[in-house]
Amino acid sequence: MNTKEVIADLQRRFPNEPEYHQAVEEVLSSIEDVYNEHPEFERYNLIERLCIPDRIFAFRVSWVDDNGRVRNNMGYRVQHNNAIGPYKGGIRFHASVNLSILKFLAFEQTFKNSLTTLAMGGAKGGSDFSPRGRSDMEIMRFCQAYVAELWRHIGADTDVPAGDIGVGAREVGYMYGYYKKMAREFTGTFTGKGIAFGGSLIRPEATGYGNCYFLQNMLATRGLEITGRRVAISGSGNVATYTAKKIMELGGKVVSMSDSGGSIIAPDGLTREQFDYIFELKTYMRGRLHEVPERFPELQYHPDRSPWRLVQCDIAMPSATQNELNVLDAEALLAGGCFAVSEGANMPSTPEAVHRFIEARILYAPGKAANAGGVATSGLEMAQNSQKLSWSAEEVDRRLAEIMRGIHEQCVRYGSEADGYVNYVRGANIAGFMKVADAMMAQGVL
Ligand code: NDP
Ligand code: 2IT
Repeated sequence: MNTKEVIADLQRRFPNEPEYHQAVEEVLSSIEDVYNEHPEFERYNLIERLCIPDRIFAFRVSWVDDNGRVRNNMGYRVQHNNAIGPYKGGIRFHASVNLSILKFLAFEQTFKNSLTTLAMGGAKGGSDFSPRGRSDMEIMRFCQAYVAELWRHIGADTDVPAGDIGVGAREVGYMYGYYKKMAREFTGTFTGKGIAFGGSLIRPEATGYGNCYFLQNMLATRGLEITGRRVAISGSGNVATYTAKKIMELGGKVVSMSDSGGSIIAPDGLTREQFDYIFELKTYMRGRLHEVPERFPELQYHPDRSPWRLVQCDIAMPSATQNELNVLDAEALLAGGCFAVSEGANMPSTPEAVHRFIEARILYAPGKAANAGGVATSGLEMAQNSQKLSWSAEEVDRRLAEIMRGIHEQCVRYGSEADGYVNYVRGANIAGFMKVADAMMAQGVL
């Protein structure tokens, strides 16, 4: 089967999974030439084996809310591929979670993890449980019920979960605690743990900081810098807030942040005081951005809008969720002079938007390259856990910056076109794919 036939076949066999089809189509269309140069891949039916997850666990998660009512959610773990290392990837708790979304995320994770150069396969898990509005005790009971089923399928050298949307240090702490009790071992089976029990310094910051480091490498190819640039960011969770923090540290102006209710626009850039308030509000008080103008009336709040058409920017860093930036947003960004897009979220730009960015020859980094700093630092947490050592923040940050530089280099190597333009989508997909493909070929049909 050629790559187009594989896509058609997957669509027929796994209908109603649009995000999964979207992610597969993007990767397969960019590796087509490389695939055709390797007839042995077809003999081993490699592409199909690489697109279909190794296995999927799906289970009911029953728990009791604060009013004594029994609630039922669905829990999942998609173990996509472990050719180059143990399954590795985050857990998402959000009402929208379904198998299509987790299959796309686990598929993307496999190539992202390959790009980091660390020994990690790809996985993703989660639940349609929504933590919003739930008490701490409800969240703890939910996490325990989820892990009561999951724990036998994971392990430090088997499958290592971490955070994603709706899962941060609090949820990882509850999940790890219950895992430890069931498995009767204290090993690095989760990453993103608290510092007191095996977590790594810089892991909370890593995805956002890593994206800024990637952006710096990308800008350097055109002799540009972040200093003085207007940067539009979406989201106000883990990835978005640490992206904003680093952009400000590097002298950039953060002109927007958002949550699922709407966007905050700061035409002159957020001040440190405004950013600190937003960070506190979203991270610790679990508040909503619509509350921000009560404290800072000079900031504009736009309900039900993403930032892309609300403010002019030089650089866009979508850091909320998949398909949050469509072709009309892309047109508006380009018309406003935006010359770089670096994705903090996974697959935030629709295929049409990506096409427009590449057609316009701007710097465009897909999530699997630009946001790989999070999982890379998870890999560093795993390394520290196996050594039973903790590295300093400077040491982890230095390694993170080095890994991001290496990912950028791989993208340039595999993605440079005849006219000198670097197609980072093609570069990331080919570099990520080749390593996994070689490992699968060497290990036989599994
Ligand atoms: P958080 O839960 O910390 O934050 C998510 C943010 O995005 C919140 O501001 C949330 O708004 C907003 N958001 C979530 N869903 C939607 C939606 N459907 N529409 C509009 N806004 C939405 O998650 P993270 O910051 O960890 O994750 C953000 C993105 O980054 C995801 O795509 C994730 O897969 C990706 N990522 C995360 C990594 C990590 O290490 N955490 C690593 C690499 C990628 P609200 O507050 O209203 O819910
Ligand atoms: O999408 C991602 O890379 C993550 N959510 C982080 C995964 C991890 O294992 O740290």
